[in-house]
Amino acid sequence: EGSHRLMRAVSDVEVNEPHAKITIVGVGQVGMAAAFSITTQGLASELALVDVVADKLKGEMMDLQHGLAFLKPTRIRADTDYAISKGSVICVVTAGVRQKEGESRRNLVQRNVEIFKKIIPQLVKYSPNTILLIVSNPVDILAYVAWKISGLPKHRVIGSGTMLDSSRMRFLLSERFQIAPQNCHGYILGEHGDSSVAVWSGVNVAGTHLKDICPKAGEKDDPENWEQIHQDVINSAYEIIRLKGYTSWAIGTMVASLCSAILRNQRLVYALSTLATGFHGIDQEVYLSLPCVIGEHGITHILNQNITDAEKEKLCQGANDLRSIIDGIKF
Ligand code: 6V0
Repeated sequence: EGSHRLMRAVSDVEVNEPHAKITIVGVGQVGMAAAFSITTQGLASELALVDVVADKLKGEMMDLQHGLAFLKPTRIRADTDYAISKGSVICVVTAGVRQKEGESRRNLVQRNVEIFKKIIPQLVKYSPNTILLIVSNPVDILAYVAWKISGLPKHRVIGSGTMLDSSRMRFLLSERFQIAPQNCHGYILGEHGDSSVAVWSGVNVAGTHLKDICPKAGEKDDPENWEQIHQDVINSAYEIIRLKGYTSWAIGTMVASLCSAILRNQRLVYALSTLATGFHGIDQEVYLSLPCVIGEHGITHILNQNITDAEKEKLCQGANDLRSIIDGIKF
């Protein structure tokens, strides 16, 4: 309205074709933390939000839109109809139930599978070339379910996995050493959460291996009890949920980092949930986290990390547990 008086069209091209478009499904605590992080970093040219609760969806969209004058240009749209997601480079799925106080992630499985049966086909219908980024829990199982339902190649269906566990570990290492988390390197692999595997053999600070200065790190008889960091990582979601009801900022920031890696083809290495069959002796068809190279095509490589036999054994045990849960799911 009135735009024809402001300016005159000199071409009849479609001006609102999406470019760096991201869709987020689920505008709860996690979805909105991710949306806020993506908009404040100016990562997307267009951000589409989808949820089943129309009023909340519209309210969240308006609230974000009203800050746009201070940010890099981003077109923000929201609808309960998946047509709004058309042409997305990335679809982030954060929809579904979350843990209540003391509840495990695995306990959410069947309820969230039912939700995924509705969401995933719609996303693929409108964005057949998309990368699916699964965040809802239990994330390893739901990423696998999304891969199966979507029919997309495995490199384009990614679970956020233990990227969050690893960044929690890096923060805790940074506190112990008083060195920035960017220089504290370590990977937690396997299943996101309770049965994750901390790769102590690879932990290093700017190239100095922790094992060289603390040979017992991660072992039961370690007098310095480095394993406590891993236990604190495992407990952190439970503790944050007890304290504030949900977790949001770290996972939101992390989703934005992943979107940046994909949109800008940054080829970063993160612990992400991917089809792990054939790695470290895993013979089951399961998704779990390994160190992955991520860029515009999704996950293109998995690192051959040199892990110990005990770490391999834990990974294989986790794979067996995950597979038995998958076998119990009603697709
Ligand atoms: P929340 O705040 O309850 O939001 C969930 C949202 O999903 C709500 O807005 C719902 O309306 C919406 N929703 C429900 N059903 C549908 C549907 N069929 N279609 C579209 N939207 C729907 O939960 P919160 O945002 O805290 O958590 C979301 C999910 O992320 C949960 O499964 C958490 O367990 C999981 N998390 C995963 C993490 C990870 O590291 N992978 C970290 C934190 C939370």
